Amino acid sequence: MIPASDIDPFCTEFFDDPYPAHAVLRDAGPVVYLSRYDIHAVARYDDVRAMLMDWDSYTSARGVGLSDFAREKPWRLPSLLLETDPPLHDRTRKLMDKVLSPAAIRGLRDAFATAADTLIDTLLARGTFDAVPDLAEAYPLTVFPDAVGMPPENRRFLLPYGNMVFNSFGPRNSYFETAVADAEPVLAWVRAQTRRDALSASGFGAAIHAAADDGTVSEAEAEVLVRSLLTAGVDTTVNGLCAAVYCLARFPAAFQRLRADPSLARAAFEEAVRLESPVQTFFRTTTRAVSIGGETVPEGTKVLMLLGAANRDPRRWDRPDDYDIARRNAGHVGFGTGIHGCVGAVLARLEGEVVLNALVRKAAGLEIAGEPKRRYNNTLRGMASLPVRIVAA
Ligand code: OVV
Repeated sequence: MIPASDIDPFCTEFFDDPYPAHAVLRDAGPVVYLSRYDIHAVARYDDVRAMLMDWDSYTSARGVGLSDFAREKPWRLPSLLLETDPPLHDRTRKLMDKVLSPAAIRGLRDAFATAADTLIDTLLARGTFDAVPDLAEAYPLTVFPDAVGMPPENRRFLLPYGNMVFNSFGPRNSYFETAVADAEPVLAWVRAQTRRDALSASGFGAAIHAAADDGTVSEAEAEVLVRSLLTAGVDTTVNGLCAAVYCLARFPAAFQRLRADPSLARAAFEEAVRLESPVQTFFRTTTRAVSIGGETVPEGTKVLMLLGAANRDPRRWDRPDDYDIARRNAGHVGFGTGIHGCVGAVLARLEGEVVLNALVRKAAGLEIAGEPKRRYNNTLRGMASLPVRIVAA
């Protein structure tokens, strides 16, 4: 018997405090039927991980949101990475792996570190600032479009665009509708930014388009792959950086430990991704009858993977709700895993590392200086505002 629940994982009360509901869903069983949306959900670490690894039983090609592309027309042109299965997925992924390879990212390190130092210096001079717009948004909005090869104008447009796409993986609720209305004015701009002639000759964008010359992808496919970067590359790291600042502000002992040893910056960012899980959920669709913890789920079923619940599953983690920058957190699913595991994780980790490293080298402490305000999104967990104070070391 698969237990049923009327929990709504896409409503304000859930977003305000998802953790009690996560526990209910994990404890109910390996798989739970969510009556409100007629879907199934998986919240335990082992089961989420097993789903992520089994792309053959759990397709992404029917969409990784609530909408089933086999039954509803996709609301946007599907991603050639995210919303595909092998063999198409492997062709596009191989290209993106090359474009975002560790060697390519290594070449960005010095520029990213310098940008982080400059930003933290500016914030130290102010003392009190809003960590969302002034740090978590400001940093990726500079370094990422630079790395892609975008012109300097209008980069902020990437925020409403990403907010819309990440909302689109959930139900057609008011969060989605508002985000679509907010992004409508920037859609044509985003589309134009994916074209070869809009992008500088160096950068990830040019590297993707170069693959059109040797026939790896068509010119049209190259544009859709650049779109993936523009969609998934900003809001995710914004919320990752926001998570890290929020963790370090709430766990001052962790801040001081990091200050004593800034080489832990990378681990501190990783632990924030585990604990806050900026990307909370994705769906898969079953391609056959599957067994989840001994329960049978039929073919053609949408299954919600609660990555954030898996990352705090007490079956897997000691003191799961603690921000412990020394914990062995490899294996968390904040970046997913398997063939669809985050292709930009190397870049996200570099951004997180250099920002936290600059912060703890230059600041003696970090504290919350006002009421944090949550930002609601059907997929992303983050904030609209996080007032903080820092003082120079
Ligand atoms: C991981 C992710 C999120 C949103 C969009 C895409 C990927 C894409 O490939 O378009």
